[in-house]
Amino acid sequence: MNPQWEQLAQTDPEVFQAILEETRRQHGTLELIASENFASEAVLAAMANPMSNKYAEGYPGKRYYGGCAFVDVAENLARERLKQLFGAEHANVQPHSGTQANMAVYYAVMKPGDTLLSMNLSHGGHLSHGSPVSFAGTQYQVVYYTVDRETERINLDEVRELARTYRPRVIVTGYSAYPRVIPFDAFREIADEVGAYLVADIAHIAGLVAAGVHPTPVGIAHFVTGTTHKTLRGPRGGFILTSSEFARKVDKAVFPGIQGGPLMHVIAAKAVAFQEALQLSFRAYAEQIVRNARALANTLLARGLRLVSGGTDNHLMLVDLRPLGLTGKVAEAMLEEAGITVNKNTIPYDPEKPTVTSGIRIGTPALTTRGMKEEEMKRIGNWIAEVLTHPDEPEVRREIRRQVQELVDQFPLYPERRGTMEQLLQKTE
Ligand code: DSN
Repeated sequence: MNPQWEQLAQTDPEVFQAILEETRRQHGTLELIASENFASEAVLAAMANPMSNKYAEGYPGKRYYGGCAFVDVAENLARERLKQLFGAEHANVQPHSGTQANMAVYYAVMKPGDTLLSMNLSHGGHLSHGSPVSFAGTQYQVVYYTVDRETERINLDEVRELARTYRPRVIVTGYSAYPRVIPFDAFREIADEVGAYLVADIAHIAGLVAAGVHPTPVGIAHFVTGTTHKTLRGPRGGFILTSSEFARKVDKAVFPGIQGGPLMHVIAAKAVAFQEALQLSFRAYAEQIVRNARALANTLLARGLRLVSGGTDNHLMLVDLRPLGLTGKVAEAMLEEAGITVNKNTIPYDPEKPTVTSGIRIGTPALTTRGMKEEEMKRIGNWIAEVLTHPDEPEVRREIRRQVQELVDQFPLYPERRGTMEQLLQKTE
């Protein structure tokens, strides 16, 4: 029996119960949120440890606190493995999230009032790329590029034209809801022409890039930012990659620039995840994510659904619900009733508000971690289409919920953890 769980069950049964219910929910539903994944037991174990107690402001060998010898080991391992994974000259593993990673890079090279050129949020960008409701939108002059109305792919002519007109200090590429390959080279050409820094935010596709399944921006963009918990399948957190030239600037921007003490327990878990991603099996995993996305997209298309840009090259797709007369908000709720978790998402030129939206975003990283393949994706695609084309028939959702349960039980998630926790719960009842 795990002593940590035993103590938690006794000390705080309410929190213990909530963790158990969340673990059961993750096992019992089909997780298709494109930004989520299931970290390994090794990664989860590395996060729950006394390194959480340690203050370690600064960097390995140059800390502002004593007693950092062992957290230095963890951070050095994380940095070296991350550099190896992406072939980068310098890595910073301290950002608490992807937004913090972006904030640090902007802080390193921009002054308030400087111009930032990025993708419109509703076309696939991210809040931290300059949304008016984010720090980036209030600190910087933001100019947005879009996707082409017809092809729904990045409009490079527009990016070039806007760059020439506004002479931005920073151009951001890399997205949260863009299903196609990103042409990093073309962005760098534009950045060079106008003397801008190029930031590639690979939060979503980091695992695909690490595995060589998507072209890399490392060595092309001046700064690469990302998260560790999406396709990279690690603990929740961020990172920055850059060349030796900008190493000091980036490190100073993260600490003391925008963060205080690093989360050393999370950095230990990042090191574990990077080691996992360096294995050959991770490449096979990333390839399967993309094959699964293609199988799911083809099933949805065959059922007559409209996908933004007509399909996917990566781990995600966007369904345009307007032809079905549904909103993203309604579709998300209906699918949840059927045991299928997705998120409502704006689509390019969306007439609806971000709290309603005309689309849903669907991604395959989490179900691929559970071992599901093309055959399961076809079943799931048909279930999604059934739910969306029978919105007034709750019995369709009930029947699919039953079939979802049968499917997930064939691909158990965290079985030992759940078993242990259930036994402990019985003891405390
Ligand atoms: N919230 C993340 C996503 O779902 O894409 C991005 O930060």
